[in-house]
Amino acid sequence: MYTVLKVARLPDMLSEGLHARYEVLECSESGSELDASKARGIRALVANGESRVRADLIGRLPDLQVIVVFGVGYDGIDVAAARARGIVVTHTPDVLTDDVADFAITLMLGTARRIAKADQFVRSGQWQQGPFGFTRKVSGARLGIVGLGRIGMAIARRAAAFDMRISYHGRRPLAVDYPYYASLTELAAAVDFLVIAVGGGESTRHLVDAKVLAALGSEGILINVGRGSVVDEAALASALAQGRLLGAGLDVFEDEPRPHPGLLALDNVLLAPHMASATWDTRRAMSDLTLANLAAHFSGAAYPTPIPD
Ligand code: NAP
Ligand code: 8YV
Repeated sequence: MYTVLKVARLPDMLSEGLHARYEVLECSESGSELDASKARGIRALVANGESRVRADLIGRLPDLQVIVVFGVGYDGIDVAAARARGIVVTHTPDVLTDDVADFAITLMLGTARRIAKADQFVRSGQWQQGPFGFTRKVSGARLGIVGLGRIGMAIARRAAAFDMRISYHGRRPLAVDYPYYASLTELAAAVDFLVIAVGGGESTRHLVDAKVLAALGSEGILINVGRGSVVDEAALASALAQGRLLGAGLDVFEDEPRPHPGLLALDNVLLAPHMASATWDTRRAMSDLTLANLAAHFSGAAYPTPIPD
């Protein structure tokens, strides 16, 4: 029986699948509790989209051949360190795209229409004192998408059904009909809603900073389903608190599971616990794909979904 190392919390359906097929060891992301004799023989490591798999941990595993990520984002994996040892990295693209795009739209509607506040308003009996205030219209509004990849495109398709006027920012223009902005600040200034659908890592760190938030402005709404690291959360909390931004809907945070404390007190931000892909159907599909990548490794077949070169 092959030995795999689990360094992340995984859904029971995946953990059970791993235990049925492999000898499963568990350790923290630092791997400090793993003694050298146990580390020997570990050929596969299973992580998730939030995992930090650093060169240190990779260095402790002399026989490691594959890192299998339960998630599409792999910004927490030291891919350079893995590749330097010829270790393959796989992930779970596509199967979660619909859910994450659905959730971006959920956050956009929920934030603009102040749905969490409205729910509280009814429950607390405030409705008996008078009607709820007006909210912001979504249909027909201008939407800027940061990262027009699989998820970004799926968000655009959904937003088109709301007659939204779509434009986007990325590293390069794509063969699509939507207007392209090479400058994120210029995109932010031109839209009502800015939706982040890029991954994390150094190239996107604090892409959305105080300047971009200022450009989005006091009528603007920021949605983030990409990675928390993309947004300067302290600058965001300050803009929201001072009314320099209308609202924000966030599924991801810089230091999960601890959102910036300034956000917690605000009622113009809708907070979600990194749950965009967390439906039964999608988590099943992600689990199956994770197991399929592992199975391919141990049988010598082609990996279904290795990360791109
Ligand atoms: P994808 O198809 O690779 O799309 C990423 C897009 O971002 C691509 O269009 C890419 O364009 C663009 N991009 C990359 N680096 C950029 C940069 N520095 N500046 C501007 N644009 C950049 O990936 P996906 O499947 O759509 O997933 C996107 C991300 O969503 C994941 O990496 C993950 O972090 C996040 N996610 C979150 C959840 C959640 O639960 N909230 C769930 C799934 C995924 P080029 O590379 O062509 O330049
Ligand atoms: C998951 C994600 O929350 O796919 C990603 O990149 O962030 C999410 O789908 C995660 O991978 C499961 O922990």
